[in-house]
Amino acid sequence: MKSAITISLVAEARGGPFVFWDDLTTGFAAAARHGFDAVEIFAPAANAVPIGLTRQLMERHSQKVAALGTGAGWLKHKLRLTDPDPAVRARAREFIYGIVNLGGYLGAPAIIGSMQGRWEGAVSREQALDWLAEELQALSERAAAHGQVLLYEPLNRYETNLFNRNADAVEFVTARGLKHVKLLCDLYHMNIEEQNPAESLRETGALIGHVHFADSNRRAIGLGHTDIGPIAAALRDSEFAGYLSAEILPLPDAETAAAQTMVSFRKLVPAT
Ligand code: LER
Ligand code: MN
Repeated sequence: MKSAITISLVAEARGGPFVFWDDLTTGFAAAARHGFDAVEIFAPAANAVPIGLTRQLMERHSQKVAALGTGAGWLKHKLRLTDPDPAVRARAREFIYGIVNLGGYLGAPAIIGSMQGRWEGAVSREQALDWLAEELQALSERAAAHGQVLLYEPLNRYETNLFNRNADAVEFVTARGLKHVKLLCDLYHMNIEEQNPAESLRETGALIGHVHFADSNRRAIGLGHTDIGPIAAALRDSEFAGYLSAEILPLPDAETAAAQTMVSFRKLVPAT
């Protein structure tokens, strides 16, 4: 398993669960200084991430890009893949295509979290799930053309009513034949929704594509009450070789959150 830490370039996300902010140059340097393998970037749009500079920073600091968030499409523009308005769904898809293509250049998968939306009003659950499946199919085919998967993230009940638990999302992804979609398992959402987070990860098995490494209170692992031992054992037994990525609040401050994450990560994955 590999380590990653978040950098947000989205002013509107201030107060959200991201450790480093506003600037890729300082964010990459900080990630490297703390010993991370990779950064996860939350950008306002695909064209806000300069490919040349990002590749230079990756090279200079021996960092990979673990994943790219797409949630700014919702946060900034109120776009979502299950919106009743077909024009909004089309703009949501275009926004995400841009980030999937950026991921092609940077060797990173895109994340569908907040952009999944929710079913409500005139949109039935069945209709929303049909739209979601259709969009995940198209977007994940584009990802596959770049040699990437697409990461679908179940969120807690306060953020979506589509899928809150891994098992339900696994069933959906499997039943709809979404071969290039894997799950992003966020330990913060799982702490709210799963009866037994470690068991849930074991059941998700080979479909675990990425992990948001957050404690129960969305602080660094070790600063809340999540029992990480059984979770790490489940990930190991599932032969998960992807990223444990700190999508966490920068509390008490970014430096301490990053340092604490690395201390916790090293207990699970000793330095070689
Ligand atoms: C995104 O990764 C996520 O976890 C959501 O809660 C949106 O912040
Ligand atoms: Mn998350």
